[in-house]
Amino acid sequence: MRYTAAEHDSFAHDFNRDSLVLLPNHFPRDKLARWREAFQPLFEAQVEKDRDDPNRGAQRFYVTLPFEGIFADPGIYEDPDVLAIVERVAGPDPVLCQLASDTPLKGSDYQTWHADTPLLFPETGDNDTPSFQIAVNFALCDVNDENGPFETTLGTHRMNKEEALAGIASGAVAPHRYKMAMGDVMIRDVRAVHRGTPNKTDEPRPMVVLGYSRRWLYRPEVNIRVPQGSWDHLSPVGRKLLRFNPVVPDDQVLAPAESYRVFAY
Ligand SMILES: O=C(O)CCC(=O)C(=O)O
Repeated sequence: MRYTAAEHDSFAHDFNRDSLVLLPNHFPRDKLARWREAFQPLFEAQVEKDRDDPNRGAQRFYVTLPFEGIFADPGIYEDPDVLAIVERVAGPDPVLCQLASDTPLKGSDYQTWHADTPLLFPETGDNDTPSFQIAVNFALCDVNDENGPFETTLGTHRMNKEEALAGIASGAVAPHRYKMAMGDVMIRDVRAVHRGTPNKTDEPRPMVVLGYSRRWLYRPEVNIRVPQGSWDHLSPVGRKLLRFNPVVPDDQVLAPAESYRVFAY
């Protein structure tokens, strides 16, 4: 644990105000370089499959990472600082429901401004509740102005989306771009209105996303297929985090088909 309880409180305070916090230089770069190597063949296979119908906009690909080998790393998904902040903002006993990546390539464009979840209670039109779905993002390269920095807006996680969009259009709500070094971790409320920006370089810009839900929330559009062999060796913390996910035979860790195609709300 790198931070004290008082520092976790302070992160949680800033998160609740802004919709996100950044933990600089949090995960080891050499570990993420190894993730990058393991990611490359999976990415190439997904691009091959989705070339004519990219799943996140032009030249932008969403790849589910298998919960095995290097990607099934409790040093990442059980990180005690991340969990301490997630628990402060989304309540105790969160559920880990997503292990995936977003990668724009050259030729990608600005996405439309969006949130990653519908309203909790759509009939109210109101977003003013505490957080219930958290994304933890870290890149498998350094992210700069050229290779598709994540762009988001502060405070819009508690706003009605039309109000947020009107604010962006009028200039009352300012977009913020996040250049992230490999190793930096962003913890964000997926309700905040955000978008991907173009990657103008020849190198992919992979951004990992771990999804954590409030303890009672089930998101049917994502899951983590946990191989039985891994499940048997999970720590008590890991078992608790992964409790709503399917445990599958070891040779069926890859889902037969990707189902998370509707992503922007
Ligand atoms: O990759 C990014 O920078 C943002 C991607 C995103 O927001 C999405 O695909 O929902």
